[in-house]
Amino acid sequence: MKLYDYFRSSAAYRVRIGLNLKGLGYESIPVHLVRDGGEQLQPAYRAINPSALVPALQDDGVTLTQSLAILEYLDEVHPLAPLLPRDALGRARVRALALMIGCDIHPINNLRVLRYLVNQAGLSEDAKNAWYTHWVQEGFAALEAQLADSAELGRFCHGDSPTIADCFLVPQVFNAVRFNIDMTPYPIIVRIDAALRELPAFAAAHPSVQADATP
Ligand SMILES: N[C@@H](CCC(=O)N[C@@H](CS)C(=O)NCC(=O)O)C(=O)O
Repeated sequence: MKLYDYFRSSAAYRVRIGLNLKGLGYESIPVHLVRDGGEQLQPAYRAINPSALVPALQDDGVTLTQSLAILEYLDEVHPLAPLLPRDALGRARVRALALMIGCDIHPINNLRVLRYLVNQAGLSEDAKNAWYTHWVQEGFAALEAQLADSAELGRFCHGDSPTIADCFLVPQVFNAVRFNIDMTPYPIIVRIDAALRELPAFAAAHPSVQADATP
């Protein structure tokens, strides 16, 4: 498998975690999101993913996009080390937690949105950072409440085995810390993130240890 990847991309980080949890080898093909105005915007990459976003995963000559769809595909094709619970209610809960991050926080704080706010909408750097912080705080407050409100909460988001929700959580916390967001209002998120990062599959997916990592 080939993963079109970028060390700091939280969406690619989700897929790296999933691949590692399943013990699946892959070739990482870096797509630098900043250099030369962004390699994701160049025709060569748009031919792979017309959305001009990473990740994309190629398996058996077919290209898959969207981290959630990729993780669910991996889980279906490689059922060992399941990333979703067996029961329908559990699966709905895990998907909801993942989507609270993947739909409600991440897309409005994505690189292209932040660039638009500064370059087209004329926001200052301070206003852009305030936007970023606001939507992370809104999203994490909701996530913290939703996690606290379930008997399914365990060592991780859902019980004591990592799920797709955990694949989404760790990269989003990484982003928040990178943007200096105070995490003290979210003790459950902080606890789960710390426990997950001790797992080898999560540690090996961390941006700092990727081949394309730069300071
Ligand atoms: N919903 C997509 C999001 C993918 C995405 O937004 N990727 C970001 C990196 S985390 C990206 O490629 N950004 C490039 C840009 O904004 O130009 C997924 O889950 O795969």
